[in-house]
Amino acid sequence: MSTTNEDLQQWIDEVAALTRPDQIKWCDGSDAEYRGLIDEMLASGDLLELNQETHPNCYLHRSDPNDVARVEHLTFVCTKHQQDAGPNNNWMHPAEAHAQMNGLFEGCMQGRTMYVIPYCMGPIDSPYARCGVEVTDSPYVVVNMNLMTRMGAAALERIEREGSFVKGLHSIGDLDPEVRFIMHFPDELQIQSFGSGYGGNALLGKKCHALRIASYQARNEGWLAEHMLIVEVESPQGEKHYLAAAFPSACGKTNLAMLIPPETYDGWKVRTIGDDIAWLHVDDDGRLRAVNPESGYFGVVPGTNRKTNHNAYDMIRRDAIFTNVAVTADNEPWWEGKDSGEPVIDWKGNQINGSGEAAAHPNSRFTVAAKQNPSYSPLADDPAGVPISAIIFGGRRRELAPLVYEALDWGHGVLVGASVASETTAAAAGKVGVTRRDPMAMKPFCGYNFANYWGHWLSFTARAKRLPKIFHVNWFRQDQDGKFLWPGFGDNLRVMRWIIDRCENRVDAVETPIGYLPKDGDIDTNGLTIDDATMRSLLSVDRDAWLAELEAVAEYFEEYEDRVPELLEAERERVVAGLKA
Ligand code: GTP
Ligand code: SPV
Ligand code: MN
Repeated sequence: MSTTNEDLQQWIDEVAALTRPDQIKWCDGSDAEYRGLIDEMLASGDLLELNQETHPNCYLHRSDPNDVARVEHLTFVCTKHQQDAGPNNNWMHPAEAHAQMNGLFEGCMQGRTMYVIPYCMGPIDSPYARCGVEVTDSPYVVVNMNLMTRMGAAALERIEREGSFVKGLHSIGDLDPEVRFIMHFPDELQIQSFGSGYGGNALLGKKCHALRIASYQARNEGWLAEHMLIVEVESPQGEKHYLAAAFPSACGKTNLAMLIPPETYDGWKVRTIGDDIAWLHVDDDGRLRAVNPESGYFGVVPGTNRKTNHNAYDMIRRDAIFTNVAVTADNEPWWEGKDSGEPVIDWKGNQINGSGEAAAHPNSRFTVAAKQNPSYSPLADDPAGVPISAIIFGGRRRELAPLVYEALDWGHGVLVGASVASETTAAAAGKVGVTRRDPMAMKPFCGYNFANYWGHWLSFTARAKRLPKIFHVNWFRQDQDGKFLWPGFGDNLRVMRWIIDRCENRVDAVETPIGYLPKDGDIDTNGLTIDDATMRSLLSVDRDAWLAELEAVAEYFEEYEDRVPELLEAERERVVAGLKA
């Protein structure tokens, strides 16, 4: 196969000459192609069959034990000037990065097949969608891209019609953790990834394209590419709201996006538009509209059970790829937090030996097509996207951040987003549980200088007449014994209900210097066993602790020197003044 797009054909020829694969396969995205690749990987041992009676078409992939998460320290943004990548990114000059990557790609596909994957991020007929082509030597990448993006013939047609696309070159190399680089060339619309076969490092449509490259384009073109879920909430009266929420990796987006209402919430319906990424544009009515560029989920497995997320639990019982879970004696997938079965073989393929180590890797993942989600909304396929009523920021914080508060206005909301901090998780290599700044949950994903990004966010007051309200939530407050204070999961709808009531001006709030908080009794706790004292501590503002927090935010902003928007610093000072008054 080949293409009528000369730029694409020439690039494929160049890449083939550099990497020297045995053969080249253009992927059409068909079911037959998917099946064929699964069979090949079963034969090669890349995939293992799980119990086909209880889990039809479910397979297990064990990645290299040194290749189980994103590698932020090896991820680079290669702009001409270092300041354009900003202190939030690792930087290398494009010329140096190209020289280094060319050296690594030289001959790296000998003895392997090179797959060419045309893909479209966003509904195929949406004006907001953008295309790319990923070239890879990993069949695991192809099947994952098949489940998670609109890939194949239709995407290639769109590329041939439109002309422009993002070029992504990927090779697993030798999976050597010392020879692993994820490079972004935003000015060239190029991504080059070498040495990892895992998730965000290798599925280039996801974090590399739909966030790092797209955020860079979005700044120039006046829109936003964000690490956000998109969810529809419908009340028993049939009132619908669309909410977008940005939480850092492994901090609850998938779970909130497919939430099942509590028993007392008769008639409420929650539907999923997206679970990880949102592209937001200002529409003709001056509202923000969101599309989900993906068409599948690469979700965290541990913690998924019938109580926490029955939708996900059902969704991954067929046609799913599991990466790095354990298995039971019956060859069923098993993970920490699953409420049945016993693991006998851990994620590395070893017999469980009672050492107490986790049987499934804490960042083990499922890959499934979105349409398999029991709460899937067909609006995920709507080329126009959905209008957003509220933007919600959140993080994983034992202390300080209340269960929920509302920003005073958009400018203050941008400060709230820019100040997000969260405990690190297993989604990225490195220490877990360290609190760090993760502005807008985009620390690992913003393709340019954060200071300019905050300025871009602030510019929306001039771009859009009917901006959504901005909120902050924290499901992860703990008591002294490390127990979560808030039940979370389905009960988070109680908080979303307050958020919606605020959007509709149906409920008053307590004005504090950090924002509007719910009045006593306004978060519905009917049916919960939570006591008033716990609710009060979840909704209190500790002045001294917040003053220290805003001082820490000031220190953080200093890293960005004079690029920090004056307005953002003014918002910070406004809160400090309020706290001191
Ligand atoms: P990425 O895919 O890495 O971007 O993560 P995500 O934000 O989609 O996170 P996800 O929903 O997969 O949740 C990650 C972990 O947090 C899982 O182990 C969940 O069980 C847990 N979790 C999600 N929501 C809640 C909650 O409301 N309360 C508590 N305590 N844990 C939660
Ligand atoms: C995340 O880490 O935020 C993920 C998983 O959603 S990955 O695709 O690896 O980026
Ligand atoms: Mn994510």
